[in-house]
Amino acid sequence: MTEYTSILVETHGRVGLIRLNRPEALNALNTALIQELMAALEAFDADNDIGAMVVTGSEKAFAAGADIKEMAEASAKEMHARDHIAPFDRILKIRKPVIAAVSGWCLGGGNELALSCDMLVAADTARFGQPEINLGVIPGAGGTQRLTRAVGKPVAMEMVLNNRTLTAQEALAYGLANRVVPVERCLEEALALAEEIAGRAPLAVQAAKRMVNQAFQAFLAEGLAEERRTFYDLFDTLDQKEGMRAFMEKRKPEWKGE
Ligand code: DAK
Repeated sequence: MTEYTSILVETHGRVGLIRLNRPEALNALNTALIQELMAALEAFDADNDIGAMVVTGSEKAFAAGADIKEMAEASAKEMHARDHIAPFDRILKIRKPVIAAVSGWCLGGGNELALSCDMLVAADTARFGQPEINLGVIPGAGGTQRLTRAVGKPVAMEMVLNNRTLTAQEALAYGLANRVVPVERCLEEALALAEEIAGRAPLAVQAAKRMVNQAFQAFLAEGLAEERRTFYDLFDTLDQKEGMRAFMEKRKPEWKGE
C-alpha cells in the first residue's frame, strides 16, 4: 500500500477508511494532506473490493481548516497561481459514497471538506464553523455556496459573517449532519452506515449519488469559481496579513479595512 505521511488508511470489509493525521496542527489541511487524501479516495474509488469510504479525523478535530501557516504570507497573485487547494475539487469526481465521521473541531476548510462528503455522522462533541472572517478572508472551498444550500441563508450568514459555531445537535437540526452519536461510537456508526451502503448494488449506488449531487450542481460551479477568486483576491489586503499573523502570534487582530 502507498506510504502516506499525513493520513492513515485502512480497510474494514468493503469500506475504505481514511484518517486525517496531523495531530500537531489539529489536522489543518496543508498541500500534502489534501494531495494524500485525494489520492487515497481515488485509490479506493478504483478498487472493486471497496463500495464506500469514510473520512475521519481525531477526537479533538476533524480538521481545523486550511493550513493558515502555509498561506499567511502569500499575495493574491501567488494564491491564484498556486491554487494549492485546487486538488480539493478531485473529491467531486469520486463515484462511491464518502461519509464524514466528525468529532471535535470541524472548521473552515475542514467544514468544507465535510460538506463535500455525501453524508455526515457527527459525534456529540463536533463543532462546525467557518471562522475565516476572523482571519480577514472568506471561505474558499464551498463555505459560502454548499453551506448555504445545506443550512439555509440565515444560519449560513451567521456562520460566515459572525463566526457562529454550530453544535452537533444544531448541525443535525439545520441539515448539515445525518445523525449525532456519542463520541465513542462516531467512527463505528459511520463505518456501519458505509458498510450497509457498500453492500448495495454498486452501479445503482453510484448513479444515485451522482443524481442527488446533480440537484445542487446547476449554479454551484459558477458560485464556487467566484468564491475562489474572491478568496484569493483578499490576499492583497492588509487585513488578511494581519488576521493570519495575529493567529500565529496568538493575539487579537487589529483591522484596518484595507
Ligand atoms: N492552520 C495551521 N495551524 C493550525 C490551524 C490551522 N487552521 N488550526 C490550529 N493550528 C495549530 C495551532 O497553530 C497550534 O499549533 P502550535 O501553536 O502548537 O504550533 C495547534 O494547531 C493547536 O492549536 P491551538 O493551540 O490553537 O488549539 P486550541 O485547542 O487552543 O484551539 C482551535 C483550537 C480550532 C479553536 C484553534 O486552533 C483555531 O482557532 N484554529 C484556526 C481555525 C481557523 O481559523 N480555521 C480556518 C482557516 S482558513 C480554498 C479551500 C479552503 C480554504 C481556502 C481556500 N480554496 C480551494 C481556494 C480554507 C480556508 C481556511 O480554512
